[in-house]
This record gives sequence, structure tokens and C-alpha cells, in this order.
Amino acid sequence: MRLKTLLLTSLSAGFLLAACAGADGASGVEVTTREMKFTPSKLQTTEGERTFTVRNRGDIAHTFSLNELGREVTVQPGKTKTLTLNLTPGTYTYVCRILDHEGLGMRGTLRVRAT
Ligand SMILES: [Cu+2]
Repeated sequence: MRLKTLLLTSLSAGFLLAACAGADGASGVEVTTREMKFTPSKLQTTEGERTFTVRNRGDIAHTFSLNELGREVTVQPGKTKTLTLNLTPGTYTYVCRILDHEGLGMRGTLRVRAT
């Protein structure tokens, strides 16, 4: 009986740790740009202040632009930039605004969940 309680407690602790790791991961969001796509093209996070780390692994400059929020960063090839946003729940689109990169595939969806 006691062993069972201990086992259940350990399991709960394990789940709690996993949940915390997920929450920590959600405080920062990483996205990579290259010709002509974002990786990943679907991002998910929770509401609040989130820092996006945008890496450009392509050969030309790209932007990470959230038109609905009027915010963007331009990242030169081989460089990394960060963008901190205070997010409210909803679904947002991110695109690259250089030439017709969006039309060529540089478009993604960010889902922000309520906590
Ligand atoms: Cu681009």
C-alpha cells in the first residue's frame, strides 16, 4: 500500500517535471528561415511575453513578420535575431516580407493558447 502511494507520488512528480519543462520551453520560441520556408511552419506557445529566436540558415536576407502585430525582424544570412512579443491568445500568421517570399512558401501560423 505504502509502496503504491510512493509510486503514484513519483509518477505525479514526473508529470509535474514534464509539464514544467514544457512551460519553460514555451517561454522561448525558435524558428529557422531559409529559401523559401520557415521551419517549423506551425508554432505554438502560450500567452504572455515570449522571445522568438529567428535563425537565418539561408543565403539571402529574410524577415520574420507578424503583420497582425505590426512587428518584424530582418535577419541577414547566417545571423540570428530575437524578437520579444507580449502575446494574447489567438492565431497569427508570420511571413517573410522580402519580394515574393511569402508567395513562394515563407508563411507560417502561430497559435497562442490561453493559460
Ligand atoms: Cu524571405
